[in-house]
Amino acid sequence: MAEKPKLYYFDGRGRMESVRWLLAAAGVEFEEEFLETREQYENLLKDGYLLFQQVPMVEIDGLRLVQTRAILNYIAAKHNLYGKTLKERALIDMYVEGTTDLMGLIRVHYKLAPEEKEKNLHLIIERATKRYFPVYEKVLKDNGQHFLVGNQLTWADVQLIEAIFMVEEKDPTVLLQFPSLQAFKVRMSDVPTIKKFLQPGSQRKPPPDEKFLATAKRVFNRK
Ligand SMILES: N[C@@H](CCC(=O)N[C@@H](CS)C(=O)NCC(=O)O)C(=O)O
Repeated sequence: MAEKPKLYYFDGRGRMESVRWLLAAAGVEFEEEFLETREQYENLLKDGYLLFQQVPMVEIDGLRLVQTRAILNYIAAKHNLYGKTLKERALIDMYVEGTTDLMGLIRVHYKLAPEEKEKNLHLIIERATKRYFPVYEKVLKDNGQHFLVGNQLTWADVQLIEAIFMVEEKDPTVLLQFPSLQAFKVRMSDVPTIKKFLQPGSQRKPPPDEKFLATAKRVFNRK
């Protein structure tokens, strides 16, 4: 039996969370090594494990993959979550980049100064409700199907449900004006692998906090 993928990152969401979501949705069990100390990071560097001296890094199928997008591409393609045709892939790529941009705004929120936080929160809600969610709402409504692309579960759906949960943590009312997205959320939350990942005790991580920031600073020797 193939070895489980092993994820190297902090014990927190950050850039690795979408990888966790995608593996979980694909029904793939994985192991994690959490970086806590500078020494752990230096050992990975010394062993040549981190191509660009950065994490996320994932050991999978004898590869040591870095660059989040490359990791996600590999997992999506391997587990048939990356469309059936070149055109479907292009759509998936566009939808995924949209949710990646939205999640990027949220990912930095916790570490901003209080006055910046207020502005950032406003921007997150504005971008979600005026730029990104209307697009996914329309796609779902227009294609009249359960999924964004090709009438089957893809990486684009997995990333959209992740993004919806992240935005809702900031504003629980954010889906009120998006009926198709509300129905999408209910359906996706009932996909057995996703349902399992949403249960307490799964490898899903909580929102980042001071401890997450302190660990990252310690590991990367930053002030
Ligand atoms: N383009 C890379 C960026 C990775 C990245 O910036 N990782 C951070 C942790 S989230 C890191 O390792 N920072 C240390 C550094 O850049 O020296 C990706 O998408 O994976």
